[in-house]
Amino acid sequence: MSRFALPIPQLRARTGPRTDELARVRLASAGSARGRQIPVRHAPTSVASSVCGFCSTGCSLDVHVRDRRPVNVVPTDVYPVNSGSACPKGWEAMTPMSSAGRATTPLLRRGGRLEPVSWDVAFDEFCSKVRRVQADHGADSFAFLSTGQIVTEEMALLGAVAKFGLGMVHGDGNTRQCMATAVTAYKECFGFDAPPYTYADFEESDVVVLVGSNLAIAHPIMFERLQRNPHRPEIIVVDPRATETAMIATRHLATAPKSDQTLFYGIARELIAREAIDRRYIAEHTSGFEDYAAFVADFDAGRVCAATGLDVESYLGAIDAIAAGKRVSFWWTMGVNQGHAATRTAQAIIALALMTGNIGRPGTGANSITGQCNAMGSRLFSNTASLFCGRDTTNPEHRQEVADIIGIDAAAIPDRPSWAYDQIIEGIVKGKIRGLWVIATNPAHSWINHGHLHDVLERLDVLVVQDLYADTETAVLSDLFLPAAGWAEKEGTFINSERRIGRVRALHQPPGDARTDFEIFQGIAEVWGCGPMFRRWRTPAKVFDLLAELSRGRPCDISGIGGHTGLDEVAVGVQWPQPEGSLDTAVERRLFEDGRFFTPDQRARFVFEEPTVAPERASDRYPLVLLTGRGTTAQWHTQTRTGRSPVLAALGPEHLYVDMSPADAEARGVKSGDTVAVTSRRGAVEARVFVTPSVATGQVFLPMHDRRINVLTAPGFDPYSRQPSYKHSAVQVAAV
Ligand SMILES: Nc1nc2c(c(=O)[nH]1)N[C@H]1C(S)=C(S)[C@@H](COP(=O)(O)OP(=O)(O)OC[C@H]3O[C@@H](n4cnc5c(=O)[nH]c(N)nc54)[C@H](O)[C@@H]3O)O[C@H]1N2
Ligand SMILES: Nc1nc2c(c(=O)[nH]1)N[C@H]1C(S)=C(S)[C@@H](COP(=O)(O)OP(=O)(O)OC[C@H]3O[C@@H](n4cnc5c(=O)[nH]c(N)nc54)[C@H](O)[C@@H]3O)O[C@H]1N2
Ligand code: SF4
Ligand SMILES: [Mo]
Repeated sequence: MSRFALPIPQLRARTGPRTDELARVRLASAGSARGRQIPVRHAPTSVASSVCGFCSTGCSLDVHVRDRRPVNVVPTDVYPVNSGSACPKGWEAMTPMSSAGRATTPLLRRGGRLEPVSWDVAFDEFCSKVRRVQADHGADSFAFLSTGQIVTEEMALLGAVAKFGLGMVHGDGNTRQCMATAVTAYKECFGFDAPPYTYADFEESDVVVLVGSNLAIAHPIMFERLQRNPHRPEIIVVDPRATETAMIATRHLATAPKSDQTLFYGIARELIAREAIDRRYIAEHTSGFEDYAAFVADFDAGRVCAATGLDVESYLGAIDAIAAGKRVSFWWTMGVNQGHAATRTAQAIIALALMTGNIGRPGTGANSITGQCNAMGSRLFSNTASLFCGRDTTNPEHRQEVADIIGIDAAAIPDRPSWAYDQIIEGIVKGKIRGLWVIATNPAHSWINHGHLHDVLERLDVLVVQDLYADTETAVLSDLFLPAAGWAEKEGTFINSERRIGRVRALHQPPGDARTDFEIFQGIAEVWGCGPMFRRWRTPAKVFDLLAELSRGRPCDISGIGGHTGLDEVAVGVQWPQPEGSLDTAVERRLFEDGRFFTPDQRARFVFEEPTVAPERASDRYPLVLLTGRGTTAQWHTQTRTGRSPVLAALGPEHLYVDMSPADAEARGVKSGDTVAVTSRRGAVEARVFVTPSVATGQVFLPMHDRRINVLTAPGFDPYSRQPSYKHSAVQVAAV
């Protein structure tokens, strides 16, 4: 089987015939025939573009390939997302291809040690281990945890093979840590998981409200687009910290952590009181407004300012700005999604857009920004939390539809929903989950309260990890390790935050015996004996075609794209929905331009609830609130990929720093550079202090990239989305 669905010679040679093909160089060194021109052979350089494999912005990168090796990466100049820009991670995207330390062979734990084995042995071991656990403890005792970082086609194949082929019931993704809240909020309000915007909205708004989103660090190219907005917009940043993003704000609302829900109810009340709302839009396109208005009436300025810590003037000033806006866009990310009341908070943002009619027009929207390169792909096409394309696995008609389209028996499709990530972990504790297969995620670093998780993973009978690297915090605990190909080593698509589907290409041979995740899933299916179920899933291109069929008539319809070939031809990506027959890539697609939503009555809903307090509050012993998040544009999550680039390492801090306010530092007698212990009810971490007014007194901030951070975090979850609340834990900081 070839690793390359696309043979290298077929790469788009954009540069045409190169003069360096037979470059003539002058040998200038003494002793050589002076001035003689000799021909030097270089292989032709071809250039192919591929959507970046880090964040959800979805920039396109041009990979220059010579002698079947990538030699350079530069941002694509003609791609509508990034127009020739990239952040440091994009410029360093070649690191995983060239860095030492990539896993090159499957590993099996024997006598306590991981030892190299062949793929035949690895597949046999995988299947016999899963079968043994399932035979002893039931089909649902072996679960999987997947990712927003593999191509859509691989996600789809995994969801199909694991659930329809191997009979697994419980499978979730790291997108639970990230996007689950937005998914739940949109579904309840719009009837479908449907972020409505296009990036041009950053440039077309006259008021931009960013909530819990540090765009400058986490989505630098979106931030660049916001800075290109020619309308001199009001930029309102709602974040407890004075972030890099807040530096360009016209108004920074430094709210108390987790007070956003109250804030937005208060803003709604004021807008209604001032009649700064769109009554016609509300009447024609929404339901439940009267109840909403009655509910928010209690949130007067006194109550809001007490909860948020804002002074009345800045609070009312922000409302003036929103009320005066003609094109107001609301954007949110993890400051909202990761909270104990995250879903209702996101819905309070959606409510503001609805009641002011700021949706479905240029420069507007209630816009959740996704995180990982393919978080959007996982939301609709991974077959984990929902059945393909937003279908419901408990609905027999939906199961039959899917079975008919992919040509299998509907009985093979589980009729119960999967447990969420935290329920799978809880299932391990209770002995119900005995085996776990982890693909392209590193929970032993990233999961909340992971000190506990390490003990939990130890209880498993079998842990299988599939990753680029065998030395991640999770991989070193595995019983079986499967080495995977990474970005630009495989074919497929990613879907970015604005729903743009872009191509990812195989431009580099993965090291050693590493295989694409696609090949690994296929290999498992063959050895398991369910290969014949997936004959139509032979290549990533064929899987894309199947997904297009599955999407036909659904809100995320992609049947009109023309498959991988169509995407290759348009070369600028296509935003969903793209039903048959209307392909026009010049158009930036927004949802809800006609005011019709995906609910049964086509009206958007107002959903609300009384705010609740965070489960872990500051106390005498732990008087500070710990916020966590992205620390630098130059590092990605658990740093397995970016940590190996000397360039990126040089762009970030060398040590772990805890940001602390001058008053808190003074009270503890510490100054910048001092070593301190940050302690929570669950553990302690040593860090250096960075004294900065960017954090409020009573709060501290730690970047998530250090492997120790989640020893500290308090396990709280939103009850509807089950997303972890990474951004509110009580800690103490003391000099050591
Ligand atoms: N460089 C880099 N970029 C990345 C990533 C990376 O690892 N590195 N990861 C990607 C992924 S997967 C994701 S999900 C995104 C995340 O992107 P963001 O959500 O923008 O990043 P975070 O830093 O996690 O959180 C954003 C902000 O939330 C604030 N915050 C904390 N608590 C609250 C609160 O209660 N209310 C409000 N309003 N704000 C609060 C924090 O102070 C922080 O500044 O970034 C993506 N981009
Ligand atoms: N304290 C705190 N914790 C957090 C957060 C926070 O804000 N604060 N944010 C949370 C969020 S939003 C997220 S998204 C998670 C991210 O958490 P993780 O998903 O655990 O982090 P990554 O480092 O991105 O892990 C991805 C893994 O996949 C591997 N990989 C990359 N490409 C491929 C591939 O093509 N195939 C295979 N098989 N493997 C591949 C990488 O080597 C890496 O080990 O962290 C969460 N944790
Ligand atoms: S902004 Fe995101 S998509 Fe663009 S180059 Fe950086 S990491 Fe890649
Ligand atoms: Mo994320």
